[in-house]
Amino acid sequence: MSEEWKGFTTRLLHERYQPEAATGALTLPIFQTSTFVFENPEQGAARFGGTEEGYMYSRLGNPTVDALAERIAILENGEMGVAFGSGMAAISHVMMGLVKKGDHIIASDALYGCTFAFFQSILAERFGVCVSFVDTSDMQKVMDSLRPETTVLYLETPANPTMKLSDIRALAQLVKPHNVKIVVDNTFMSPYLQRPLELGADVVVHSATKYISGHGDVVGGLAVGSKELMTSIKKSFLKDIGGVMGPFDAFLLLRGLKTLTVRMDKHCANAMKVAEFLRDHPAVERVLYPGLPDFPQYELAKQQMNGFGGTLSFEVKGGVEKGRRVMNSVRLCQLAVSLGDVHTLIQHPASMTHAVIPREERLQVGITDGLIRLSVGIEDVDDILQDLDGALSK
Ligand code: LCS
Repeated sequence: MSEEWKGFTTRLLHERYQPEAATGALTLPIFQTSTFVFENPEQGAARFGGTEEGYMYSRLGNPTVDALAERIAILENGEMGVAFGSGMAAISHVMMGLVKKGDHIIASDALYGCTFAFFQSILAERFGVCVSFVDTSDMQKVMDSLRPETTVLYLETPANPTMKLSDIRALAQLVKPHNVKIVVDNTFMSPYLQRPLELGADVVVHSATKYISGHGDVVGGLAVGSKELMTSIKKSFLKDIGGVMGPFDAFLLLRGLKTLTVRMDKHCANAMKVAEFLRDHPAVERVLYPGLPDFPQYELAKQQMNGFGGTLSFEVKGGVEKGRRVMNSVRLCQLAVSLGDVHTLIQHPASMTHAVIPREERLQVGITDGLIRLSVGIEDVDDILQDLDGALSK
């Protein structure tokens, strides 16, 4: 298919998309194989030696997995994509590809709990990389944290679960002259709503488990960046550490991706209505959603994102006890971690997704004990509102 089409959804479906050559199958088959047969020993040697293109072994590359990696690169407008067995595998392989002992990383202070734990307990405590957790919404604080040995600025925007934003374009302009690479976790937005590489980032990572899958049936990760960097991550770190994605998971993600834009539009519309409903509800203390005009970074959200996303957090009056009662009382919303599913999911960051972060540090970044996170699904919104209203009024 030619590349004349400009619309995001059309490109998502058609750009560089061909029916499968051997059979004409419209949908790419699942190449559920661990290994690939060579015609002769010379061919095997040439492939391992890098003088002939072609598959060898599915840890080194697989056609279904590569098709997904190519699609995410198209959508993020980057040179090359790589798929991993989980979002954490994407983050850890990319970071290992970018830093070495003695380097310094600046990371957003509000991060998904396991990303925080990887930086703190593995990179910093075991591998001699220094990590500063900084409020990356504050340019001055980032500037003050820069050191000669800083190699990576790692941003999660919006941050899980506080929804705090970092200004990718402004931060890129700030740190680029210092030779610092910017990695952005784009999980909450998907490439439909935010494209960090276009704003100056070097690498974008995803937990594909979330909006890219959309159906709550697969764990996976993706990363996109320059051909040089991603080739080195695929051919060295992924090859030798091995956090690969399986072909069936890639197939599920390719399938989920096809409906990304229609799902995201519904997620965003529903989340906006839920955010307004919660803001106006007498039992609710505060709502964190970038689409509300009183959200502190509302203007940045409008500039940097093409929509406000499907996830929000809120705090009920009466603290943890009342919050627990709400989570016990919902009937439509499912009490589960993860996000980006077609079903509405509700969870408690302080005791679940972010429990690994010490309480003092959690409180400092606004992950209070009473905070509840809601991943708004694509159900009929009046039913979600009715469920929340019933639970809040108990
Ligand atoms: N990045 C973000 C922003 C995430 O929210 C998650 C998982 C990951 C990376 C890791 O991805 P995974 O390895 O799970 O594919 N977030 C989760 C959450 O909020 N609830 O359960 C998992």
